[in-house]
This record gives sequence, C-alpha cells and structure tokens, in this order.
Amino acid sequence: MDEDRPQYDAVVIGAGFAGMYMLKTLRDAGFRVRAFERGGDVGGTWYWNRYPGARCDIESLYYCYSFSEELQQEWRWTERYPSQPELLRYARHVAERFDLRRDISFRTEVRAASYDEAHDRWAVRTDDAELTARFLITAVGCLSATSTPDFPGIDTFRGEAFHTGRWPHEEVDFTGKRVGVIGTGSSGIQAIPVIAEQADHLTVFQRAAQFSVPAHNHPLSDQEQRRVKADYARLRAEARMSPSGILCERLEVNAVDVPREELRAELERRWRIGGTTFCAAYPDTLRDLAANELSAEFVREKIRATVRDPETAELLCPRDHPIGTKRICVDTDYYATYNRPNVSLVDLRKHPIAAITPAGLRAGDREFELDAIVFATGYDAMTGPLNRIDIRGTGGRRLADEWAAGPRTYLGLACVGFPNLFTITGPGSPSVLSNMIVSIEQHVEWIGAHLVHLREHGVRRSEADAEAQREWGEHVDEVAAATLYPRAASWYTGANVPGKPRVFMPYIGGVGTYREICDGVAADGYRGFRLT
Ligand code: N01
Repeated sequence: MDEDRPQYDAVVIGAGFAGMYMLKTLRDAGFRVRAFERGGDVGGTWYWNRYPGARCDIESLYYCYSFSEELQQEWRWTERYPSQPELLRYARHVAERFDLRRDISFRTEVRAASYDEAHDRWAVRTDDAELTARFLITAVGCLSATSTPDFPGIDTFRGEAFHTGRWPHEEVDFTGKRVGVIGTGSSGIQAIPVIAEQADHLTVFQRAAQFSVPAHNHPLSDQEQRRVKADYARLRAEARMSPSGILCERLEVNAVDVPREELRAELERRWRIGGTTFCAAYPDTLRDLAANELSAEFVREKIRATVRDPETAELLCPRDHPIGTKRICVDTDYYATYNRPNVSLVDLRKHPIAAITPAGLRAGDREFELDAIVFATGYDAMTGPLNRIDIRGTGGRRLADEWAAGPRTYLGLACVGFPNLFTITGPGSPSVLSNMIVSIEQHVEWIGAHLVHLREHGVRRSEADAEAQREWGEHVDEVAAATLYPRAASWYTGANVPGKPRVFMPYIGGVGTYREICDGVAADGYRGFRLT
C-alpha cells in the first residue's frame, strides 16, 4: 500500500445534516475522520436549494438536531416552518459550535472509492487527492443528484436557465421577465407563488398535478418555543418511536367507517392546521383506494373553491395518483396564484414539451417566448447520489452495477460486497418517508456505536450477509406492497427518471419499528453482518 497517502479511520462523504453529525460522533469517539463536501459550506440540501420560497415542510422545532440539549435549547427559530436561509444559518451555527469545519474539505468532490481487500481499507479519490480510510460513510443525501430532462435543444436557450436544486448564490431578479417553470412538485409549488409576484409573466408547465396542503406558516412566539423546549425530552422520544418521526394526531378508526359529515369536519380541521400530516388522520388513507379518494376529493374541492377559472382548477386537480403516494406538497398561496392575471398554466399531457428553443420552448404546437426557465424537475433520488460516485467493493464490483435492477441493501445501511461502507439514510431505510433529521440521528448513532464495537473487538471487516440482505429486501418490498405507494409514478419508485428501474426504494415500515429492528440487530451482536 502506498503509505504516502493520508490515512484516516473514516471518510465521510458530505457535510449536510448527516455528514456534520457523523463527523462529530466519530471524532468524539476518538476516530480520525475527514469529511468531503462539494459545496462551499455545510448545509447540504439547504446549501443548494436557494430557490425563491425554499422552505422545509417539517416544523422548525422538530427539524433540528436533538443530540445536544444545549443546542436545542439555545437556538431560536423564527417561524413555524424554517426558510432555507434560516436553516443554512442553523447549519453554520452547528458547524461553529462544534468546531466541525477544521475536518471538512469544502468544494471537494469524492470521485471514486475502491476497497483494498489486502489491507481492508478504502482507497478514496477526490478531485485533487488520494487517501485511505478503514471506513467509508456516505452522507450524500437522498435528493442531491438533480435531474434535468434531456429536452431537445436544451443547450440552445439564450435566456437564463436554473434548476431549483442548484440555485445561484447571487440574487436572481425576475422583475419584468417572462418566466417559465417546468415541474409542479414540492420545489415548483414553493417557487411558483414567489416568482409570480416578481415576473412580468409566469407560465407554469405541468405534467402531473400534485396535491398540496397549506403550510399556514407563521412567526413562532416565545411562548410556543418555551412550551416545546420545556417538553423536548418527551416530544423527541415520542417522535423517534412514531411512524414518520413527525408528531401528529392519528385516529384509530378507518376513514371509510366514519360518517361523511364527521370525516369532512376532521379533514377541514386538519386543512386548517396545515402541513404534511394531512394524510395521517386515518389508518386506511394510504392503504385503501376508497378511503384515499375521500381525502383526495376533499383537496380537489379546495382547489375548485380557490381557483376562479374552472378549466384551470380542473387541470390543477390531481387524478393520476392516490393522495399522499407522491410526497404531499406544502404551500403558501399556491392554488390562489393561478388567479393572478400574470400566471398561466400549460397542460403538458396535452401539449408535451417538444423542444427548448433559443427563444423559449415549444410545447405541442405552441411556442412560448421566455426570458428565463426554471427547471423544478426534481432528482435522481436516493440511488443517484451514490451511483454517481465510482464505488467499487470486493472483487472490483461496482455499486452502480450491483444496483442496476434497483438498490439492494441490508437495513439501508450496508451492502453485500462493500465491507466497511455505511450509507446514512440509504435506500431500504425510512429516510425520505420521515423527518430526515430523526432518521439521520438514528443512523449516525447506530453507525457510531457499530464502529466503536468493531474497534473494541478488533474487527477489520464488517459486511452485510447475503441472506440477511435478501430477507431485508423482501421485507421492504412486502411492506410497500401493502400500501398504495407503489401505484404512483413517483421518485420514490424511480419513475421520474427515464430508464431507472421501478423499485419502491424507502422502507415504509415506520421509523419507530425500524429503530427497534436496528437496535435488535446490534443487541444480537450485529446479526446479519459478517464481522471478521
Ligand atoms: O421534484 P419532484 P421536487 N417533463 O420530482 C416534473 C423534497 N422537497 O424537486 O409529476 C415535464 O417532486 C414532474 O412531473 P411528473 C420533497 O421530498 C421538499 O419538486 O413526473 N415535467 C414534477 O411535476 C419532494 O418530494 C421541500 O409528471 C417533468 C416535477 O417536475 C422532493 O424534494 C421542497 C419532467 C418534479 O417534481 C422532490 O421535489 C422541495 C419532464 N420530462 C423539495 N420531468 C420541502 O421541504 C419531471 N417533471 C418543502
């Protein structure tokens, strides 16, 4: 082995919320760690997603670390839902408070990593350096590999083009401009109302309509903060064992068994509360189409009641997927934006985008002149960020090849043939179906404890066992199949990226259940891992 290369105990890829906490955890446990981050600072998602209106759809007081009592008490959130700038300030505060930056190389991408079987070490190659580490831990995020459709003529556009997930750091001013937004997922739905206020004219290009629930964002009072902070220990403990890492009221009765008037009143109450938990009221909403349709139609009625032009309203009514089976959107004034005289909606199902042109775009036989195009077209989710790194395990096998038919993991944490590689919020774990911070903390703490165990027991290799991985994959498929989720052409299933295998990637068995499974695996001496 080339001993000139710097040697670490662990390399962490990424310095978003997962990478920062992983770095801290391992450093505190006495490991020599280096983190690499392609962005210019910490923050991950919240470093890149600077588009107008970018805001988290989980409430501030819960979308933050719980590992430090001092940290969670001292940080003061200003609004119910944190805006991107506030989240980035928070990430920077954490980096400073725990002196993390000294172990992070910024503007540095990890290009490749291969497992050196003779020495049981990962050889890691970045843009400008080579190094080795016993352990490789990916903290690359689930939604960090942007996806821009390969529209004909895309490079010919003379105006400005942006992807929501790679927004420039300088201010973008749409005043007096004709702007087109392609995509109406969470990003588009947040950006559209804000861009509409600035632009001369905004044209929204919609393929599938999405369900969106109002955020009802508001400033957070001191009283509200004090109430939650005084009870943090209990609230956090409850969130960790909940289905999604998000606290909300869940009823035990099925929607189909509730008298219609009562059901409407309950949905109305939840609509007024707002937020992602709208679909969590009844246990059958995400399992039974008839139950689902009750909530779906409730939202369609809200759309019709808000949008004045009946044709536009109908076009905005989602019909191609059960509500909640694509990540539900949370908005501020999204539907009402279509009442503005400077906003128009184009149905891409009727008029698909034929080409991007130098002057704008052509959809069907219609030409749209645009000064700027915003691609709110989403991500090559979950597997994309990992497959874009050339990761090679034992026998030279490539992770991207191993996952060619869809990702296969043990617990979303490890993969057969890739010893000492751990994937924070990897496919096969709850990740995107949860409050990411809750899932990140659980994975980081589990991985941290595992590495300490390996060190204490002189283990050089920890590798998922093939049988354990197969069984876990079957379980992940089985629990997904019992829900309506696989029916949607969503990014959860890879359907949004042409050619990507259709596999429901996250584990839908619940955050609390999953935590118990992982704790059980550890308590049984890391059952399902081969420790040698
Ligand atoms: O991406 P998306 P996103 N031609 O994939 C359309 C999280 N997030 O960035 O539905 C035309 O959801 C596509 O159309 P269709 C959150 O988990 C959270 O908005 O495939 N259109 C769709 O409308 C979220 O779910 C927050 O028919 C094309 C849109 O582009 C996830 O990130 C904020 C197209 C993509 O929607 C991703 O959200 C933002 C094509 N060829 C994001 N290809 C909050 O916390 C794609 N589209 C609030």
